[in-house]
Amino acid sequence: MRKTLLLLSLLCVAHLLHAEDGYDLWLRYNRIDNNDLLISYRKTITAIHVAGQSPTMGAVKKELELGLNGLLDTHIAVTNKPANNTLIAGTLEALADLKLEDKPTGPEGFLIVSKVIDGKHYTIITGNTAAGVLYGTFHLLRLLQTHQPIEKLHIISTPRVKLRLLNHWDNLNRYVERGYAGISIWNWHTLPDYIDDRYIDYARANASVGINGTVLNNVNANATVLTAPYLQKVAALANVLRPYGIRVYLSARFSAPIEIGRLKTADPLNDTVRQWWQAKAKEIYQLIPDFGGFLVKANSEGQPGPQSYGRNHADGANMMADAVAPFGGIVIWRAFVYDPQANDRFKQAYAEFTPLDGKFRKNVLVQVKNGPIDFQPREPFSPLFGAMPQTPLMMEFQLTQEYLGQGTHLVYEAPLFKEVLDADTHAKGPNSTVAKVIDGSLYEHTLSGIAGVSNVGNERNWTGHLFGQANWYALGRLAWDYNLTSEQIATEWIRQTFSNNPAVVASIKEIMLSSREAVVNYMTPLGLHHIMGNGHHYGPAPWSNKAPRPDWDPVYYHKADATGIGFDRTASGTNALEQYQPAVRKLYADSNTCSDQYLLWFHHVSWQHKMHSGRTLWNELCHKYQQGVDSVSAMQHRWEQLKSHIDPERFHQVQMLLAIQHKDAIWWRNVCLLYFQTFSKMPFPANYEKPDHTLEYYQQQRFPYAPGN
Ligand code: GCV
Repeated sequence: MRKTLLLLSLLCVAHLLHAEDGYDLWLRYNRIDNNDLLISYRKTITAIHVAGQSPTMGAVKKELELGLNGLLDTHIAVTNKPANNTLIAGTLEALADLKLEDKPTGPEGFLIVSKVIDGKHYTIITGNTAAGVLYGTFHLLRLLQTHQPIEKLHIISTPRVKLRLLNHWDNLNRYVERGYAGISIWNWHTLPDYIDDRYIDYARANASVGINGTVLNNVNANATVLTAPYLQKVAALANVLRPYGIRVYLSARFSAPIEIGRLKTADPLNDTVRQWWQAKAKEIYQLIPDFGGFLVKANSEGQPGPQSYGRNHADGANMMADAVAPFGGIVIWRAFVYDPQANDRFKQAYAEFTPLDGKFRKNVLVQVKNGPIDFQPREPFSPLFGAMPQTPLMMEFQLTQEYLGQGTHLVYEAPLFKEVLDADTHAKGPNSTVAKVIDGSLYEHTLSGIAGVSNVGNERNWTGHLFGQANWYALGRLAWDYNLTSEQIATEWIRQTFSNNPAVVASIKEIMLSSREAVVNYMTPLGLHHIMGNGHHYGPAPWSNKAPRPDWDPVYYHKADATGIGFDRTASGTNALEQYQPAVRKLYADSNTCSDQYLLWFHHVSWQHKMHSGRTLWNELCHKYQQGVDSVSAMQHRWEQLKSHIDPERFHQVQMLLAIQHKDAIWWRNVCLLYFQTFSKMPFPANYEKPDHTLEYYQQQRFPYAPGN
């Protein structure tokens, strides 16, 4: 009796230890809770055979055992002799005896096929490389986790984009710039000797969605990462990530030759400087033979760069590209530049970079943020996409929600990513989408890439807000295949993360799919942008006009005055529109036909301007802000109804954060409407909630320790 009690209490403790705290992300591998399916899966897969011994095949074997033992809640035998109903995983070469007719394509593609050979039923996962097998493995596990049939599989999949990267803005002291999920997961102090399990789980999570590279450190870079002791640490991480198909990259500080090399200059055309980078590259590749390359932020927001020596971005990028080229490395050079003197920050990146098209080395990609300003809730696509045909352009999205409610707001970003990728640049006629620029197909580039600024930190659930995980997930899935819809990706993620119950899936999906438009509406509707608090970027401060540079001030962007509101970027204003193709320009050029979404991005319009809804601009603004608040109420309501379907820990976390989001949405609405009313002088339309504080009250609020700044 006492033994039974002891066992029971141990089981309870074990259960408690495995409470749903979000750590397992979308790789929970809980027992399939549909009996018929469970029985059928157990019949289809009774054993695993993994061909090959490489570290990556080791990762395949480990994941299959972990996943299948958990999902099927049984012990799956690992066998050397495939019998009936064995799951076989191996490279095409290792499985040559099976004489498969279908072939996976490309170095990372995979084939999953159900096949009867000599009367035996097999499920086969193969790829041209072990990495392909690994991606196929995660795909198969996803099928089980999302309750899909697996008896008759025939799936061939290849990534559309070559480099699928996370960019960590992690500093060496573990502070994460714009990070809202704790400190950096990289513990530089204990590396290279201490390998945290988290590094491996991070690798698994990335591989499961096809992410194949990670830039470990902040683009506001510290040259110390390039010193010998730190390169040992980087090499240790590379060793952990390699079996999962992930290469490491480093953000390189342009002035490193001065700071750690004791040179007097970092001039990219200086021979000693060039030799310094060449030697540095050699040193790195000796330790990390598959090192990906450098990411560089230069001459932007105070970072050093080639312009300090009268050189241009191509001079800088090429000098570094030459250093890594002998080892197969690349340079990712960021186009995020803007000059306080310019009359419109929107135009700066295009102005600096388009003249350099064709001047970059073959192993350089130029990384462009999705919009022309800076990761706002909604931006038109950056005019650089489609404007540099001779240069591979890499997409930079931001997973960390710097301007989207940070770690406290639930915002599913896939619709934002899709909106940009699907946008038509018209660069080579209709259907020249941003996606086709990015995947290299429009201009036949072999290098292609998508990066997401990481939202990962050391918080137990990785991303602070549980739903931030969905953005990490979505980035990988879209980089693999941008034709997936936001809805498909959300469905997959929900099924793996929460439940396969159709009602639960439908409700959470509704919450997720409405969340992006909600944040646009309660923060920056109708094309408003960059009206948040200075520095921390949390919360509204449309009155701000005292930043160290004008293009950091909200007033620079909304330009509200007695006559109206919005930034005139047409020919009568800064003419930023000129940077787009005529067909795109035409979409936005006329304030009467420009879609409401972008109206104030491109036009300064009167408060009385007649909107498509028939309302005046002022009334529409009030309507949109209220709509944003109402959407968050609806999200809260939906979540409340899920209480009995979600484990208490995760339910409560999201519930509390949604309450903050609701408060914040009201705050945004009240502040913006009260402030803009000082110009419009128009009353709030009837039947709308009135602000509960004065503008002065809101202006006095301070957030000195807001995170991530
Ligand atoms: C890494 C914005 C952010 C900065 C960030 C910068 C960039 O300005 O506020 O924190 O710096 O973008 O992308 O380089």
